[in-house]
Amino acid sequence: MAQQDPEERIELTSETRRLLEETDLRPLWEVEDTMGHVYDDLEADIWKWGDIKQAIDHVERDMPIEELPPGFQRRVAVPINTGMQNAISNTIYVGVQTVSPGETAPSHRHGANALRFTIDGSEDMKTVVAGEEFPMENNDLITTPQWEWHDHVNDSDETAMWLDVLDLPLILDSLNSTNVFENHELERQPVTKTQGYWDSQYGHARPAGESNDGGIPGPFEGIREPTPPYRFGWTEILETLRQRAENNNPDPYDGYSMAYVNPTTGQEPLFPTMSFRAQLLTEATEAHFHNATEVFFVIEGKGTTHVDGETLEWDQWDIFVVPPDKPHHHDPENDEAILLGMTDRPVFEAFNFYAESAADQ
Ligand code: 1HN
Repeated sequence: MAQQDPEERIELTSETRRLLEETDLRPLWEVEDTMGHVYDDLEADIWKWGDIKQAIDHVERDMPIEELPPGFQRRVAVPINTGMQNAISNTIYVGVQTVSPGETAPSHRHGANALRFTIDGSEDMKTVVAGEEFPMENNDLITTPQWEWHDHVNDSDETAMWLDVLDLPLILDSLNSTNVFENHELERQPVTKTQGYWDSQYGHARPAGESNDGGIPGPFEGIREPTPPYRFGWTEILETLRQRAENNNPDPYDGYSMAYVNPTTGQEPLFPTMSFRAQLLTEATEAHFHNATEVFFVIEGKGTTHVDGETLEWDQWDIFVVPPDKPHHHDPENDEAILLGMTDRPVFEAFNFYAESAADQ
């Protein structure tokens, strides 16, 4: 995104500023110009939904999307880890975005991979990706692969909110590269595909004689098959978790853990840089550690995660981070909890650097 002149810094009320500071949150439009640093000694930390919600409500009240500068037109509160200036980790970025009724977050595209996990949505809240409108219903996960146009259109009468996840710090900080970025000439990109198009092309029947990538355009080339724009509906994911739990033993470290696969290959990782799992926890897991970073979002339930002597107590919609090499295990409070687990493990695996080991509790 473009550099922002600090002289033209956008004013929030002092109460909103205080709330953001007290809760270790920053608005996205002030975050990006401080990227470019890698931090060691990352700490385990948690952001409670009550604090996030209060802060994003204030930011929503103060700041219509249309008043944000071009290139920063996303209203997002970004969890900032202690010692860092711009993200929760050195590789994975998360933020909570809101779009008010009638608002549009205008169309743009960039080099970073992104996805949305819907916290409060509806069928009239749409993220438009690569020409198709994807309804954002609660707990749906929708990909925005790199270099695809995307805008978010709220045609419902309630504020919509969701978790954004991007590999931005990996690109900007760890690789010290740039998030190649372009605004669309229109606020809303033309809808050129029928609803369900992208989903329909990656099932058990596929376009005959075409390459596997569905003709996804873009200037980026790599060794991995790109993931298409895709919506993973929650009903289906939940059913796979339930069936898994009915018929199998849990993984000792991750509980009943289902990966969101790249629909092109049917395998992890979803993105070359990040992998995602829905994890159903029905009992305490065993402790382990690994060199990958993990970020968690609590889909349902409550519990604790113990990280190297620290106790993180979580409830629905809290966000927490487990830094590299810290022994950790989860302990759901009641019969079950469901976490969205996010990891940069594919980056390590691409270079044969991934390592993990069991740990003492
Ligand atoms: C972005 O494009 C979105 O499209 C959200 O909703 C958050 C954070 C950094 C850079 C680009 C979006 C982002 C972002």
